[in-house]
Amino acid sequence: MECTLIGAPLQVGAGHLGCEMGPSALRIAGLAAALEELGHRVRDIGNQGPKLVSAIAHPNTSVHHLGETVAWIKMLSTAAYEHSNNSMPIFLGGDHTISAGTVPGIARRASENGRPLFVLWLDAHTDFHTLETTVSGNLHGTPVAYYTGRRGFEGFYPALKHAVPPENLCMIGIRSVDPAERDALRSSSITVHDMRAIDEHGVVSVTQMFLERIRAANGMLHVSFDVDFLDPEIAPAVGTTVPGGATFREAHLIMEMLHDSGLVTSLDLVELNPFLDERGKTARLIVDLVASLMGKRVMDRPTRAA
Ligand code: Z70
Ligand code: MN
Ligand code: MN
Ligand code: MN
Repeated sequence: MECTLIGAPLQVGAGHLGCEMGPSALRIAGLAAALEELGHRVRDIGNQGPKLVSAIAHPNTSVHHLGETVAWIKMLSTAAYEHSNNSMPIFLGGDHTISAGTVPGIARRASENGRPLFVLWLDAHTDFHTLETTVSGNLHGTPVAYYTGRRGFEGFYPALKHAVPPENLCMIGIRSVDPAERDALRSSSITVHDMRAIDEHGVVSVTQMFLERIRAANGMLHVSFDVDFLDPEIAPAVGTTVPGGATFREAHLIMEMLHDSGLVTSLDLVELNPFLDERGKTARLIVDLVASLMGKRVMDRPTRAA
């Protein structure tokens, strides 16, 4: 497969600075070499960024860096569309705000291919705030609300031409939800598997259920991987640590299942804050997980029966 690495060093959407160094850390941890070792062709187009940024104020005065964010999501939406033709784009964040650009760009590609787009959201958080409900004003808490077409972005963000239907979205790893997000999720058809669901049913069952649906619909799958999906013990390089995250083995197992499904067409790697890492431990773990997603396995196994 041809993989295109796209650096997206946006950091102002998070509460802590440092995600700007995410793409560098992933490169230094050997992302390209790990993919090449698995037989993939890798094209790294370097770090991208918007050329023109103008300040935008919002009535919700906690919202910050709105102008910068809008410029980034416009740029990333175009990049996601352009690099998803005959290649698998891998977006190196940057904070999770980048998904407000990458997902709509991939959704446009899916629509052109005549296939529905599904999104797997691996995260401690649901990122389901609108510009009106966010309390922290950190826009990395908003991308899901935007790309599923919720109201509350009008006049600020680019109008969505290809929203992802909420029923095509599955979240796994959730363990930190604000009251306004919980209210909105109650009346949405997004599938949310919190950590309790993982404890009760295991990652295999929740992942398999979603993959079957995508296969039945001949869908494309975008995976959005927030580093805080993982337990902070194994992945300390995140701004706000939330205990009780996915284990090393759960995370690798999901990645291996995603690989075996053959359904993944694009990937975000977000919220890695190398300033908070311990000797590159988190960056290296993310590279290993991407390798599992892209075909690395311990032993050969029979391919899945059709
Ligand atoms: C909270 C907020 C958040 C990280 C997303 C948290 C948002 N819901 N934090 N990812 N690390 O501020 O809106
Ligand atoms: Mn945060
Ligand atoms: Mn997130
Ligand atoms: Mn998160």
